[in-house]
Amino acid sequence: DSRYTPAEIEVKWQQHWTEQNIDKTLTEKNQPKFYALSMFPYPSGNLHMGHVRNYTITDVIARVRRMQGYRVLHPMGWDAFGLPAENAAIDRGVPPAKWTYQNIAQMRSELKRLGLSYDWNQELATCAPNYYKWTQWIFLQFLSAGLAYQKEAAVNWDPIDQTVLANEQVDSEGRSWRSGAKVERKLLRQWFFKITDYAEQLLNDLDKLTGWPDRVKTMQANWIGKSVGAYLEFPVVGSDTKIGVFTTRPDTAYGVTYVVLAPEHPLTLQLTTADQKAAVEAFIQDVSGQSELERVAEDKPKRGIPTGAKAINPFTGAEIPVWIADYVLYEYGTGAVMGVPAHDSRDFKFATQQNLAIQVVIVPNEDSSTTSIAEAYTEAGVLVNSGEFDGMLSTQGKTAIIEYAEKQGIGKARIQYRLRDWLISRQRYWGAPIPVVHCPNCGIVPVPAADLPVVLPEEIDLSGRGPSPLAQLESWVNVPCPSCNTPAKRETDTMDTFIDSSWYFLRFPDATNTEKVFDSDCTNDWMPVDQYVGGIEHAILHLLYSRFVTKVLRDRSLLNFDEPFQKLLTQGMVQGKTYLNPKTERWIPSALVNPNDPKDPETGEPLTVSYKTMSKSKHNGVAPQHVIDKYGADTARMFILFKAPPEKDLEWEETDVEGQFRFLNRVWRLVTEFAQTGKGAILYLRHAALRQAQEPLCAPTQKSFAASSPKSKEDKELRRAIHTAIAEISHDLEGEYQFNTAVSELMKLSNALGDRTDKQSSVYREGIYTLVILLAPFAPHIAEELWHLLGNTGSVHQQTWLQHDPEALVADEITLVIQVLGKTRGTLVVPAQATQTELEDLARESEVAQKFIAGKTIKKVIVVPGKLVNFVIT
Ligand code: ANZ
Ligand code: ZN
Repeated sequence: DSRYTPAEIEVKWQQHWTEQNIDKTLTEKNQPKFYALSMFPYPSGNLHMGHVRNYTITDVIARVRRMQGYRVLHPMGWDAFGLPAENAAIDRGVPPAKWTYQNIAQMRSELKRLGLSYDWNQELATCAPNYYKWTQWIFLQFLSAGLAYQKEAAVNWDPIDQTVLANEQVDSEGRSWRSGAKVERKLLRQWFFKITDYAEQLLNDLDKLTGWPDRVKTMQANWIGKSVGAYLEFPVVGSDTKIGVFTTRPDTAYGVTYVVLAPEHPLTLQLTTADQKAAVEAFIQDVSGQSELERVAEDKPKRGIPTGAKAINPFTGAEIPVWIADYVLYEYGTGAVMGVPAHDSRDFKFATQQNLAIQVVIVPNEDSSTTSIAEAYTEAGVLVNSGEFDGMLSTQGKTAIIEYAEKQGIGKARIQYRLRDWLISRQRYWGAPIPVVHCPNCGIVPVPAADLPVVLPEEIDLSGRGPSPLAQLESWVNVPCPSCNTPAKRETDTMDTFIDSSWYFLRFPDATNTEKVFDSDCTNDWMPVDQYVGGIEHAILHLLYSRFVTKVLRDRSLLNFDEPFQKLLTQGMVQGKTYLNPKTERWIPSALVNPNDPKDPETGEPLTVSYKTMSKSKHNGVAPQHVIDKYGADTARMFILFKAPPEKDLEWEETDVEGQFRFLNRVWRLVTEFAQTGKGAILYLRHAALRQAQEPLCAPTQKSFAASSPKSKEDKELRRAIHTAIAEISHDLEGEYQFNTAVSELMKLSNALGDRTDKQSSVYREGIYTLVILLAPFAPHIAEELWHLLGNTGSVHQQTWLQHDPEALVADEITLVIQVLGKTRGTLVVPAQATQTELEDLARESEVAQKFIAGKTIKKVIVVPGKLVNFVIT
């Protein structure tokens, strides 16, 4: 029986490959290296389709590169610290470690069932002591480089998860990336990494990332947010205090009519006069409840209050009021702003509202009148009312005023970034403990490297949702100071799990090292990652942190490269069909709906059908295991690759899955029929004999079947189809990955083979072999089975990728378009080598042309070789 039975052959080959260790990373340095990496998953329980898509894409790339002669590193691991494990413990009483490792076991077996060519020898989990030992070690590197520090700061507090969050973990609506809770502001002492020290490099080096989508680079550049301008100082009347501001418009300095402090600014209370004190305090109290986003929202009225203090505009000498307002953020620039209502829209609104003076200092051109304006003039122009700078263009005014300020000692040029330091401490249990001790004598003392890891205690009480579980475990907290031996206390915060994932790719090349974080030679050899594949949701978070950590470790002489990820592919979402009852706004599970007549099973109301990212809440997920059980992993892979280009969203459509299953069945029939008859059978017998004789057949594929010489016209055409497939698919797997067109090329080749009646020619044999080899990266199991059915020993995955023969691509005949007066009237098949005059003659004599030109005067004939002939007649 030669039916295609994926369930049988897939498991068989998976076991065989594991036994043979064929995906083991090769270390011979004479081969070029290729590091293929998918973003490692959080072990949440089961794989979902998004995972399957991500890993299939990377797997195809890894398999092709291996066949192309690269030594490939294609590892897999687990981003295994984080809150869900802790919540599972709280909700169900399962210890976080147990929950996590169970999930890892489950997901690992699901990954294995997909036939992904990972080198499992390099597997790692960030929650394993031999991993987080090195996460802690890296923390200490940051500490000794002065790049890790503690400070009291207004931080994002997630009231649901009971922990602080980094700015990168709060979305544009002020919600937590994980819990979705509205984030609150709290003043707390926290640990930070000084990512701002690397702002300029992180921005500039984006230019080196030629293999990244522009969209991701733009998002990072905006997040870093570089502004060029000046720092200017405004002396406070009757005191030595000066208010420093950051401005991008020093050219408007003569138009400053007031100064505004952020409510949290330390000068606020210091400067407030007695009669304003009560009002100012009430205002500060009021503002503290608002998120940063609410405060800067464009459409919202700006609120503020005078402090009662006055300052001097050092350019005009005028006395101007000092205010506080909610639209000034303490965390940006100096936390103070010079108010220029004539040229800044926010200031204009605020000044109009509060009756503050408006002074025009820039006009569109020299002839403009300057008296009053109805809205802020924010464009460039010519300086007026600006003393010695009058008449200057505002662009020149910027530099001139900065120079002047420097001379007067009242300011200087300044570059400001929006990026803030990375808040890395979390008040949760399931993470890497920050490896320091707080000593009453010595202050912050790093745990000596020899004492790492600081192990997470297992007997922990997670029953309540209170803050800092580790802080409650006295036996763990109280330790002698490593430096002076006085009783001291451990740090009880753990690290943001984004630290774990900001260096895992550096560990993979040397994942089992127990002596070092990694061997630098080994990691330098494999890095950078040649192809990274993952979700766009990490455009800022993970990808920015990883770039930062890489640069710091480079500066600690551990690495010799600047950027970790050479090429980045952000794969699109997998969407499922969803049924919405628009009246009740409920999502109806597809199992309850007749797809031909979608109605609410309860109310009979018509449903709206659309495609949405698969999710539990929309009941539109398809379980990978379900698809594998029904069609096999190869079909699932083929469908995912064929249905949409990798960056685009993919609509899950069962009928298209069936289409791919049918295609694999067709390939199966083509190859098995060939293997059982004529030439195929001879080959099969010969190789079977070799196999019997235990003689390894390692002949390169090229020799075993290539160089066929076509004798007939049909054979010539088939050979062209074969080599077109090789050329096109090879092209689709370089640079821009186009798996969807590659799969359709495979289909074209199988059609060309199916159409051929003479199945005994050497060309046909070449075609069958080519089909199996080209199919291997996409559908690895069926390709392996067919390879062996053809009588080969060894693995198809260890064959050499094919090179196309350019000569085979040359067509004998081409189709010529016949036009009359520029209008297409038909086509004509002509010899590809025909000269210009031959083409003209053939066209003229053709039936198509004769119908239109007979009896007419031909004024002109236009010949475009290889394409068309156009007759101009009267
Ligand atoms: C005076 C001025 C005049 C300004 C003008 C703009 C236009 P970016 O591009 O985001 O860097 N600013 C400075 N610090 C601030 C803070 N902590 N909170 C709120 N606003 C702040 O914007 C820089 C500009 O934003 C600065 O330039 C300052 O207003 C304001 F016609 O200074 B400008
Ligand atoms: Zn001490």
